Amino acid sequence: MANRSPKHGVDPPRPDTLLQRLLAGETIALAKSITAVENDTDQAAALLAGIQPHLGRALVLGFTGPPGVGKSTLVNALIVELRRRQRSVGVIAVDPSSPLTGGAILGDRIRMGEHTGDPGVFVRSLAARGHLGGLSPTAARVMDVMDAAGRDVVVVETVGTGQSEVEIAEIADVRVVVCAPGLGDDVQAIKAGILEIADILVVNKADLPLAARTVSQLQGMLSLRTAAHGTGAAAVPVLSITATSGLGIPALADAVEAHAGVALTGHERAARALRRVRRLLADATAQRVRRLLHEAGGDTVDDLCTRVQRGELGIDAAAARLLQILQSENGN
Ligand SMILES: Nc1nc2c(ncn2[C@@H]2O[C@H](COP(=O)(O)OP(=O)(O)O)[C@@H](O)[C@H]2O)c(=O)[nH]1
Ligand SMILES: [Mg+2]
Repeated sequence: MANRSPKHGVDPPRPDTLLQRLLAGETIALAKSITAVENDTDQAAALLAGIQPHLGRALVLGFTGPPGVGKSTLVNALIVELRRRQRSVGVIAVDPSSPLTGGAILGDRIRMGEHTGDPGVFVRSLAARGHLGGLSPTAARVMDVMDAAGRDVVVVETVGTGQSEVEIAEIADVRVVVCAPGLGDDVQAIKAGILEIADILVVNKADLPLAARTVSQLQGMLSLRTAAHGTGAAAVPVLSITATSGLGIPALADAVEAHAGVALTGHERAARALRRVRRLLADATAQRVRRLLHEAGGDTVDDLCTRVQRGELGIDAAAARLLQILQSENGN
């Protein structure tokens, strides 16, 4: 993971388009580009097209786990360590907390913290609009913009809903699953599904009782998994960390970098870049179909719905038929 932060204090030639300024790593251009992407402007479409050939260099780190286990605190502490290692960082907090629920979100925590005024840390909070705590399509795009801006590491924090875990697994290079001591009978809270996606498991709040027991419970679950999947499965480290004091944070940074070294060979990077485009394409296509469907309305679509509702037509067959209808309407 080479440091490719723009050099501050050096005077580069001033490029003038937003895309050029973004690619040069200008912080203001990064902020403007993200706003454009969030608002889905015409400028954003051109920008997203322009950055495609420059993607896939940032290391994307995904943090997930139940609310309250200390993900934000952990990310904040890890950023301190990454800065110590000269990495520039982009942070995306996808947080369903709203002013109504009163939860402190990662962005606030970091803005209040020691990174204020450090151009090597750029934080953006995104609402998990309609995605139940999962990643919004916007998050994936913002991630790409940070990547294009030359951030060495892009950190994403999501709340542990089933959906966000699946999505983070698709996008992140290194997936960190965070839990807290005292799982006890509650082990199913982090059972199979979430273990499947973890590259690194963190037991945070190691200052509390039962942390050591939770670590060994998790190691036990992992060895069952290894037994079931054979030795092909990579070893998943279980780290005991106290995020509030920073104890164990350098070990987490080491584990992340070790995993990144294994995961990101040249071939894997190329495959990942294509997976990102595939995901963007799926999102854009779904959006387009929804829009066309609302615009189309009309008798044919109503007929189709009626037939499905009466049990005359299966939903998959109806979907196939709908695509034909939309295509012919759109073509005319
Ligand atoms: N005792 C202890 N508390 C912690 C630790 N890390 C975080 N917390 C506390 O746990 C609470 C939730 O932390 P937060 O980072 O917001 O959790 P998140 O919802 O997973 O992002 C806060 O009150 C933190 O101060 C830790 O290592 N030990
Ligand atoms: Mg949080």
